[in-house]
Amino acid sequence: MHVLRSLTPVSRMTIGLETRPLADLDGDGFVSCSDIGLSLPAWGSPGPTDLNDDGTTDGVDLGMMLSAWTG
Ligand SMILES: [Ca+2]
Ligand SMILES: [Ca+2]
Repeated sequence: MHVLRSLTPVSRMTIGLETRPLADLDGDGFVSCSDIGLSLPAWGSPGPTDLNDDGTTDGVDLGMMLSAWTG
C-alpha cells in the first residue's frame, strides 16, 4: 500500500520548473539517508552539499538536512 508523505521541508530551491527540497541532493524527492551519504564525503568542503553556502559542509548543513528530513 502506498503511503502518502507530507512534504513540508524547511527550505526549498527552484531548479528549472521543478521545486524540490534544498537538502534533496540526489533529487529523488525525499531528504533521506542517501542524501546524507552524499554529504559526508564532502565534509569540510564547499559545493552542493554546502546548504547554507558558507563555504564548507559541516554540522550546520547537516542540521538543515535533518530539519528537512522526509525519510
Ligand atoms: Ca534525496
Ligand atoms: Ca555550510
